[in-house]
Amino acid sequence: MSHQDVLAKVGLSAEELSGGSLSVRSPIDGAHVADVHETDPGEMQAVIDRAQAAFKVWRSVPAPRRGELVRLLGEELRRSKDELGAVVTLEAGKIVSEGLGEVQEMIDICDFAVGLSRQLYGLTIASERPGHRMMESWHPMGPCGVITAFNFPVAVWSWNAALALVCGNPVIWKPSEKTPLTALASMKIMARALDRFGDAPEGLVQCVIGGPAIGEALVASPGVPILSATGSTRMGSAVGPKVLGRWGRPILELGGNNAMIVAPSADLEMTLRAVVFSAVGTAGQRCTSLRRLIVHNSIREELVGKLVKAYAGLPIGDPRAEGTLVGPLIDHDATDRMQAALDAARAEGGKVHGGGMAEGMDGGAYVRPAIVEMPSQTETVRTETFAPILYVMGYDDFDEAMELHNAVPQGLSSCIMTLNLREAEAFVSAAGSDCGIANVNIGPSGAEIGGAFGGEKETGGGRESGSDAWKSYMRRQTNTINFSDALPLAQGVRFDV
Ligand code: UN1
Repeated sequence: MSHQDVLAKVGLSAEELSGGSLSVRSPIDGAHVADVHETDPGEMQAVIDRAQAAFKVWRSVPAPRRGELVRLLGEELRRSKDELGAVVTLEAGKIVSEGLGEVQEMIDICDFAVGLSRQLYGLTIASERPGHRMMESWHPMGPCGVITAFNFPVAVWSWNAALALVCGNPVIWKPSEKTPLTALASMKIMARALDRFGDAPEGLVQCVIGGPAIGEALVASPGVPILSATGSTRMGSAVGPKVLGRWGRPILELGGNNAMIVAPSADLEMTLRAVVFSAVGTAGQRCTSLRRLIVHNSIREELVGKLVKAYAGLPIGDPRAEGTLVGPLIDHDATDRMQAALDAARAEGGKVHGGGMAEGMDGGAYVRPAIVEMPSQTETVRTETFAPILYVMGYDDFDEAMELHNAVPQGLSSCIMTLNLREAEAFVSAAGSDCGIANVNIGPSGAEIGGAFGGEKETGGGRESGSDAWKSYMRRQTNTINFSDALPLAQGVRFDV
């Protein structure tokens, strides 16, 4: 199917795909596929005003009814799964199965959020005063800005949007400039859900297209009390303080430098599969991609040997083709950054296996994933490069592995491969992994939506998706209700008037 056919299938019209100032290329073959219309930064105040007006209506719609909109979104996504997955493949370069997986992740969070719409529970709290009752209420916050990255161009929006909507908040989405088409396609699907829903306020879900000036308007406006941003640590360190500076609430999901400790008892065949999926899946362009392998010296040579062999046989190429496991990087700048990191690692004493350009479609940035044996955890290893590079380091005792593991600035995801119960428990204990996600006997990537997603340190501290991440999208109110005929004061204070 041609690129244009893929776009037509999700209902994007020739008008929407041409005449704009944002040129979109497919990483598959570098082909120019659209010129998308950008939002004028001067229009941003009107966008935010519309969201604020929608908020005044939506916050009073009962949460289970708000859940109905998200249920319909899930239903429409199910219907359009193949078509939207194909646009993810077209625009982000993901292999077909991962494009579909991304849409499935959207469906899953919709299901989760529908249930949640009847479970926005607060506590009741014992009051120290007679005839008093205390409780917590969770209330909508207001418009939620969502800035997303190219690598999960639609799933990350849906984690935020599904929760924000059931929590009573309008959504303003600014997708990556590299992936506006998946966003426009998702908005078509959203529009169908809104149509079926019937009486949602205008401006409840908006999408703005463009560069930094658009994002900046969301970041700066007190009319956007929640700002969820996914991307680089550099971006987050600009966005976070600005949102906090106007007393807004940032939800940040930034860089990761995810490691796997491979203990002597590890099931090596399972380890091999876990490493390959998490290090080269999505061409190493997940926040959760495996970047550091900390392997016990007694099995290091054997594991590296197996990995080098597995890497040599990886099917790299057209992500649409059956059997391909490694598609292209997003663009040629990404290839340059990968090359620069490999050069730096070499200069630091690294031994590089693989790397370099691969055969693929003309015009695409196809690379061979690299394994780099490092003498120590150098500056290059401590830096996140968004490409399929796996740095390998050895260790002799568990404490040393744990130290190495935590000695990076990022704290998103992590894992240990071990059959030793003590090591497994130590890894997930208070003194173990310092990451937001810590797994045993699976890789660091491919998290399910049911858990809270996010991480510590330079990863930004935000939590999205499952568990009680919804609380970040609501304001907590403590209520004390006096049903007595007296007015006793707390802490036994006497104030007789
Ligand atoms: C991201 O890379 O920003 O856990 C999100 C995973 C996916 C989400 C990744 N479920 O790898």
